[in-house]
Amino acid sequence: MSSQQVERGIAELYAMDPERADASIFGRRVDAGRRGFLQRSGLAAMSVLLGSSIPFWRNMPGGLIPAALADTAEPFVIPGKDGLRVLNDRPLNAETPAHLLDDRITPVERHFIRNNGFPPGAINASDWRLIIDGEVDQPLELSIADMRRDFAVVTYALQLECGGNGRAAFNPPARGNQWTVGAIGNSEWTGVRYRDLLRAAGIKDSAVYTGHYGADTHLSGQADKPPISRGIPIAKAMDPHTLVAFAMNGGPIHAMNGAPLRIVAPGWPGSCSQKWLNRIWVRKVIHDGAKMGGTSYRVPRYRVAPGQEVPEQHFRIIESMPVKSMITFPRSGIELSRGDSTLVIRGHAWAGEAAVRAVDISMDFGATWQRATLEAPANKYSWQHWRAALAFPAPGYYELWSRAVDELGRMQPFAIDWNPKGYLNNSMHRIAVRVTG
Ligand SMILES: Nc1nc2c(c(=O)[nH]1)N[C@H]1C(S)=C(S)[C@@H](COP(=O)(O)O)O[C@H]1N2
Ligand SMILES: [Mo]
Repeated sequence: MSSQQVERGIAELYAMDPERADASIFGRRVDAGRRGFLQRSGLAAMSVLLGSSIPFWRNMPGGLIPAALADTAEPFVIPGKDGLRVLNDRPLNAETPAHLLDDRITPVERHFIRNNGFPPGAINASDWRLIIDGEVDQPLELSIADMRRDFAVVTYALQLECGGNGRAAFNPPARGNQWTVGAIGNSEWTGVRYRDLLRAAGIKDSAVYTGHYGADTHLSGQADKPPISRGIPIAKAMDPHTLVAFAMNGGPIHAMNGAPLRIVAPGWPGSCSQKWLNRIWVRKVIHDGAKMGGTSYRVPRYRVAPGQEVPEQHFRIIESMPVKSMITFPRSGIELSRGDSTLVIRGHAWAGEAAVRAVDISMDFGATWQRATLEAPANKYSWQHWRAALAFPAPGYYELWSRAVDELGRMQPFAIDWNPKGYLNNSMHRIAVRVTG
């Protein structure tokens, strides 16, 4: 595990550097002469996290831990979230420990958060508008009520994984959030099909790509600078499982997961799933918004050696995520007593746009493998639950490894295919188990 991956409670974050803690959690900035004065965006973000506005916000000193947050159990708990590990970065990024991802449908409280900028403050879903313009015959401006009324509303369980999930395992390390395994979720998303909106707008033959915009703001505070604006090829937008979603697990989308409206482009890097969505710009060229170019969400077109320099023009945009699995029960580090040396372990497997064919488990460092029982996905693009009964032959230290293979025969590797930005780490998941005797 990289030394850059840090797990800290809010108190520790504030003790180290209160201003940085303010900035990383809330986007609070230090203005000349007015130490710790809450920026509008910081105030909005703090209000969202606290669940209400702060009437006396002008008096709130910089570096003050809101008591509502300081009182919660360590590590720092984001309201409406449960047990997420906040990565020490700016802005808010939090992953879910593997053992908390045990459910087939990821609860809202356990869906990871990956923000590139400051989220919008208090939002009003009934005032929200989505603009669709660009290569269309008829630009549209739709409210969420319009969408519910005029289009088929569908619900799917959809995998959403950050392209950088697993980055912490890269050596040499890659810059960016040091995600371990928990930047993945499989919640139920309800919304309208992206393709239905494009058809209603009269998408033109000239359209090749989409460009997405959200209501979050750039870390620099520049209002006209989107923190991230990615898009997808028209074919992906036309996939019946690509949604413009307004509900999560049958209820409201969590404020940090893009409420009230977001894209879910399942099986592709999470960055394709714009949160706080307010504009879809249909393009006649590959979208060139923030984090579409350079090395962002792009990998070399060929295998590279760890540490190798790669010219930017040799990168391609990441599309489908690769085959992967995780063990969600037991929790790594568990101790079993000799009496219960048989253990049913379980987890999930997914493969971007493909289905998973099989999951195999090893307890002997990969020498032999045991086939797990694999469930069919709830729908295309849902992860698949699996389980396997293991009998431990003797007391001692074991590692359990899980390895999935997709329907095209592509298998999770043991070692990572290194790339400069640390994307697409789909190496096997390993957990530790001790049997005492
Ligand atoms: N508007 C907006 N959309 C965004 C982001 C963002 O910072 N702003 N982050 C993207 C990235 S990189 C990921 S991995 C997913 C994460 O979704 P989640 O925070 O709901 O888990 O949202 C994507 N959509
Ligand atoms: Mo991401």
